[in-house]
Amino acid sequence: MYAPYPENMMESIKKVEATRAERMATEPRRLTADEKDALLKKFHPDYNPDAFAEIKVGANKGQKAPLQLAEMLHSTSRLIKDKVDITKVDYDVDVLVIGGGGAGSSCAIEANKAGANVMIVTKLRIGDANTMMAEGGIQAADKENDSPVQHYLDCFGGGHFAAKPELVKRLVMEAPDAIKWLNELGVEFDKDADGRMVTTHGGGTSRKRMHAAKDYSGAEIMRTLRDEVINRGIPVVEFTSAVELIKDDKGQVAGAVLLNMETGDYSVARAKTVVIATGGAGRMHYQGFPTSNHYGATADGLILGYRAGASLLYQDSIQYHPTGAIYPSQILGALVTEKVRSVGAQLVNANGEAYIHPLETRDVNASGVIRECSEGRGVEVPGGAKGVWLDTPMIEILGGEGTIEKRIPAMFRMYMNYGIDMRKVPIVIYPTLHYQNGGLEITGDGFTKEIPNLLVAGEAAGGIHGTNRLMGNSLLDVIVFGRNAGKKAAAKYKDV
Ligand code: MEZ
Repeated sequence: MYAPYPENMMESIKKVEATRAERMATEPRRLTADEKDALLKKFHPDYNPDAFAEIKVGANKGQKAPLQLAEMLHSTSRLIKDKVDITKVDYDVDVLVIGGGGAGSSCAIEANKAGANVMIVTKLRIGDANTMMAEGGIQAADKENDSPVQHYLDCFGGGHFAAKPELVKRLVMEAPDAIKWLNELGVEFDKDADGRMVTTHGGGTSRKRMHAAKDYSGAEIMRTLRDEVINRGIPVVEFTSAVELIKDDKGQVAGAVLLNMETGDYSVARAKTVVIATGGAGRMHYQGFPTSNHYGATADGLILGYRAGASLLYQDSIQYHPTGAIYPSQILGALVTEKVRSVGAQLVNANGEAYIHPLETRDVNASGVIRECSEGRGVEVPGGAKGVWLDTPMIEILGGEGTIEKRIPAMFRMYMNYGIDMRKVPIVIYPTLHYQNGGLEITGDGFTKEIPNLLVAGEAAGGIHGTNRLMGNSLLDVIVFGRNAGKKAAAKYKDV
């Protein structure tokens, strides 16, 4: 049972609420629905708002949504083929990487190192990716009291024994080298006074194996990878989406049709191997949930792969991050990194009870929040939504090394900019759609089973985490499977 909350807490909350009201009053005009449709039609001539009604936010079509989307776009794909002459080649490369996040960049770096002519094509800009959003850290069993076997057991159990063993094995065995690689590329991991990397616990981990760059680990990793891609002179075609894979008469992947999002022009990339590294699908807002994902996370890779004939795995399994902010409302929808629970924050219901261990796995913590709310122990926020307190002031009360500002500086600063002092005001949270556990099915080597020379890396691939992912294993997965795809693609293109 907790000590009662400070009496002035509601005062602080009222103050930030007033600031928000002021800001909203000066908010710029938003596009009307007609204006939005006109814009979409300009860039996607085949756009048909009625076809999209099926997957509208809140339609609660549940976890079948990606399949519905894929089936729907299967028919429009024929239109693209009619419009584009695929014999007119605009780009001719050995390895085409679709996606400019952590997986795509790691892949391109390794392929380039191995001597392949590699090109990245990305719908937004390089680094606009969920890699940026993973704040808390990256896991690797590289300390004396730990081992990849222990890491394997944590992942396999945490993922409800549903992961593909050969994928988990690659993930954990190559994790220590992934950290070394990132460190050598220039990632500034947290270190102690003797220069040794500091590791902490994350949800569901039996050992302290979370390597972090404060609370901006993903951004630090992405910054480093992006610099490396640029320094190596790897061509990056930005604001260009791959809309269709091209296969040759043997059924092997042979390139992709690309769409320039700014001009609406199509182009053709011929490639000997193709890597799908397009990330997740959080922006599909399955079941009407808010999401922690970046704007580009719209299931693109799943659709590309599915339309070309690759199988999907565990599309019925989505991860909800337990701590999406719902109050104060300036930060509505923002991800509150799991790192805050690693360093002492607790989940507390309306009765002031810390009802769960904060470092339980994400599925347990997320369903715990929903249970507390549905059984009448939720904290009501203005507007009537319910959540539970994320008691960040506990970070300093529970002790440990360093102040909140030092341990989670990025989040602390961001909240301060909104007038919220995390040392004093607990935040109200509710689960937010965070990660697709499923994706395109891959073999232990990262290839799709059905389409020769097509690889998948990162969140677009399914089966690595089973039906629940542990914190810090996504940053790990993008590096391990991204690097693997780059090496495999580069080894393969010479035979094609
Ligand atoms: O692995 C993640 O999803 C992650 C590190 C997120 C976070 O809470 O920071």
